[in-house]
Amino acid sequence: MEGAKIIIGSIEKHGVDRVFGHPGGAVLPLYEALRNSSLTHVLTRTEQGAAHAASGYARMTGKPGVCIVTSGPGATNIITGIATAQADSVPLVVITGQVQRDRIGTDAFQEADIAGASEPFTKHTYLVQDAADLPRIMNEAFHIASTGRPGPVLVDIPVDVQKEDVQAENDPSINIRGYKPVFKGNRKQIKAAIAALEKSERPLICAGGGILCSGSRTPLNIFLQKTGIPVVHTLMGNGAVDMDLPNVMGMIGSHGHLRAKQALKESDLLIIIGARISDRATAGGHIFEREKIILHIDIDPAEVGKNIETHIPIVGDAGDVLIYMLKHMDFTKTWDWKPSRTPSEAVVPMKSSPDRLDPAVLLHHVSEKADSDAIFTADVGLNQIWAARHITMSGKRRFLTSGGLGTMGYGLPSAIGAKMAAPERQVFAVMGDGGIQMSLGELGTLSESGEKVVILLLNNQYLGMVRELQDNAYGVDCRHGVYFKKGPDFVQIAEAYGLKSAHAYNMESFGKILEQSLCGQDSWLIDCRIDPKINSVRRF
Ligand SMILES: Cc1ncc(C[n+]2csc(CCOP(=O)(O)OP(=O)(O)O)c2C)c(N)n1
Repeated sequence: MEGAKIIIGSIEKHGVDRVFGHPGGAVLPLYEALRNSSLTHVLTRTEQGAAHAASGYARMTGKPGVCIVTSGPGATNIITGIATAQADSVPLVVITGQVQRDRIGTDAFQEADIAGASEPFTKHTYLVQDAADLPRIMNEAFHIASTGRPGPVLVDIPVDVQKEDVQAENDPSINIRGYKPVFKGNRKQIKAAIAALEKSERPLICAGGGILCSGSRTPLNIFLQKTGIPVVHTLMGNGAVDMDLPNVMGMIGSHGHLRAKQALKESDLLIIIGARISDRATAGGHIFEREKIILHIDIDPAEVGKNIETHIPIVGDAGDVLIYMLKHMDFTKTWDWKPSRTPSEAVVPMKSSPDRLDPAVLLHHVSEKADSDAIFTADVGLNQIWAARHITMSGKRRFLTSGGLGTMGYGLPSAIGAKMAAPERQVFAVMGDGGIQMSLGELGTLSESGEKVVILLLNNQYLGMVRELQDNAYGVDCRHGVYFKKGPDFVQIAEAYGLKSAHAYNMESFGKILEQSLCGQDSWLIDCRIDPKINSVRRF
């Protein structure tokens, strides 16, 4: 069978129904095989967009997102998307075309050592030298991407390998030396964790993005209900906890909630589940270092105890560990303690200026109007922080953002991928005017797809987050390189791409446009004119 057909057949066999890509000469055989397959191809406008869209798709389906791009510049363009997925543990299988084998290393036209270049940003990379290896390599790529801690795997395939006709074993079994991820948490360690928890007076749970990628939101929320243990979450763990529960304390870390930080300070035992506790999570005080017993549950042994000292490490799947704890704990004791000082932190200011929108007020309004299982993506910057703080993650809502790498331009394409994975759910993309300009072409992908996404463009004419950092570091007179003196008319741009669009200057007009946008099947871009002075976190 031809190499290209083996590759496409493998993608079909793994239950993925679409690939996101941008072709070129080095993937012509693959695209010919794709044309004759059951797979849908989504032509994104950039390679980075393909990776982000595949990421949104993967986060909503739990299956690896697949992208196909050409060699050289196509491949180097996708590196940021790969690194973004790696930082947030998103499973991707990225297929890159490569120049033919006898030209590798000759600086051939559109040659780039993508396996080498992407190696630090992937879980694994392959350069395929023989088409007969393709069935095994493709099986391994899907396996590695989706097991253990999920992540991106890159498969670089020379164009002549794609054309090669081989007799290859159809579905070889997987046996990768040195790669045996642990799923089941060590029972002795879990029992030790239960014993420590039962002794503690003020335990606290910290939920990370691992809860969402392992699909263990349900056992976590049952556990929280049964025990009453207060819970905080990281930025990536936003949506892991049902905000309707009384024991939810909010988000920790930079831009987190004061109540969450206070709970962290006062707890005597901390159970971290599916979070790597990065510097973003520990920012805003040395609260992790205060005396307390720390339990860390994570599928990746390298993360357990990496950033903070851990007393009871448990390597395993969050769901497996939580279900075991649910079965073996004595629920006669509950722990519904509250932090002694709960700093007042009004979320919505009472007044907002008449001709400019306040993002907090706006996002609260969206929260009230959105379905209980709506998907929100956020880009990076102030818009991301506002979205994380002001959109209520009740019900089965999901929040997708680039938390680890903080990649601007993620919000729009990931929303497109998420919508394709869950067409029955409402999808909102919260974007800044800087970030949307990094992914404008994806408005075309959205328009062409016929899928509906409502883009909430929080337009403050600034690279707002950097403006805030400059203000804090050097003073407001020292702003530099952060103002869009000549911002485009995004409404005209969206309309040119065939989308519905309108400007909103105040809550009255916003409310009306939002209502309109929620009816019917059309995608919308709402250009919300935000007060440019508003910072990430405001205490009232
Ligand atoms: C690809 C990329 N380049 C640069 C940055 C640095 N950066 C972080 S936030 C930010 C400003 C974002 O501005 P905008 O999209 O307008 O959103 P706002 O902060 O105003 O909501 C920048 C430039 C980044 N995170 N990603």
